[in-house]
Amino acid sequence: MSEDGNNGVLHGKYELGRQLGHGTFAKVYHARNLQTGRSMAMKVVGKEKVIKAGMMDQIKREISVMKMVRHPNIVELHEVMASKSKIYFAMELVRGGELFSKIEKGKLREDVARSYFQQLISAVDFCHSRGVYHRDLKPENLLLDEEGNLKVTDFGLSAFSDHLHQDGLLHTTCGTPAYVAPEVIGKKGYDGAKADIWSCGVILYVLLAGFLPFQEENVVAMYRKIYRGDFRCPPWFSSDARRLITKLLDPNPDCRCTISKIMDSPWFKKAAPKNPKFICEDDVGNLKGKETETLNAFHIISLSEGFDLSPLFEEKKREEKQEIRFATTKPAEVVLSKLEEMAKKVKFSVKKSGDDSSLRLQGNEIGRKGKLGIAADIWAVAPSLFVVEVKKSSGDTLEYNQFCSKELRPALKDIVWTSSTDKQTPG
Ligand code: ISQ
Repeated sequence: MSEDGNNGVLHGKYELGRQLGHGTFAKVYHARNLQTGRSMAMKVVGKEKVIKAGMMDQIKREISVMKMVRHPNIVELHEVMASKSKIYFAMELVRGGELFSKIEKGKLREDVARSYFQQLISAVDFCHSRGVYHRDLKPENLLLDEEGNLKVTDFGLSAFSDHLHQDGLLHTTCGTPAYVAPEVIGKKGYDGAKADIWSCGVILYVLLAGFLPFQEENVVAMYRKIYRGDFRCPPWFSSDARRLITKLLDPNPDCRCTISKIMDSPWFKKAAPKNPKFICEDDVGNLKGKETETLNAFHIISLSEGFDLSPLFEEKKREEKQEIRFATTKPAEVVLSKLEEMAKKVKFSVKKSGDDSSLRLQGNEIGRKGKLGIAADIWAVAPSLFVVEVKKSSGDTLEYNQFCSKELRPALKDIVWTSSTDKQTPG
């Protein structure tokens, strides 16, 4: 701070303290206003980068707007200062950390996710109505205050973010494209509002799933999936959540859901439970005290809406339900090879997805309603715990049920994990 500050005092007004965080282009420090004694967060960015990106005018305009706007879910920008080489943003200090540190331990309950998502949409709507777009909504920009309220940082300041200077090539140091809309990657020029809505869709998915919708080992494969809008919702998503996410993650910005449609959607509008408390599923596990990893992993399953470990074992349910869902500690390859083995035995054709996460089986014989088709999907819910969902994709239900009891269940019974029948510890 030697060039711009005087013994750590900036503009004779702010005393700079410890570093709170950093990105590739910016650092955030704790700061104290010497006149008022008030604590704040000071974001420091090199000027050159903003000028080089040709963003100065746009940024100046947006900053002047942001200095005027106040919203409970947006980190307030108090003051902007500049020296020869740096720009300083004096911002509201938010002390509760990043929202995403909460979901690092597992997905959120649907009502908890809804509350955060409602706050996010409220902030985004407010800024869009004033012509300000974030363009870089991602986990690092979602903070929580001490009461658990969500606060979006850096609205209108996207040129200062880590994505600055992206040259179109893929650099891991420039962050992940996981939250970026396909049209932004395409660099054809885009509507900032639509791009923000896409990012909100990715954020909602992550809150509910605990993992990303477009996750691939390399960024090229990830881009491909983003372009196609190629994602799957895990089995525990409610149908209203699925419907909304599918509308948010529409790769065509012209067809993508608008903010008013989001606000009008059944999932968004659903009332909060009577006793709204900001807890994540991990907190539920922690309430039990010194529980082991087994219990935490079990919680992931048993607390998942609609999750049911029983269909493989309960005769009655078996007849009623057309889908089988179970947990296994065996990796996807083992599940797939069990299914392939069975398919070979009964002469069903097999189609596997490239990423070993799903399998489609089809019978050769024409039944009462055509050929029997079966779809199996595998989800990792913890490092060594998977959820497998098997359901009929075509053909007759009775024939499918018979096939389940004769072939499918016997083929899978050895790999099903339950807390009582298996002493394995899911990790
Ligand atoms: C406010 N409080 C804490 C951390 C922050 C990081 C970036 C922007 C604002 C912040």
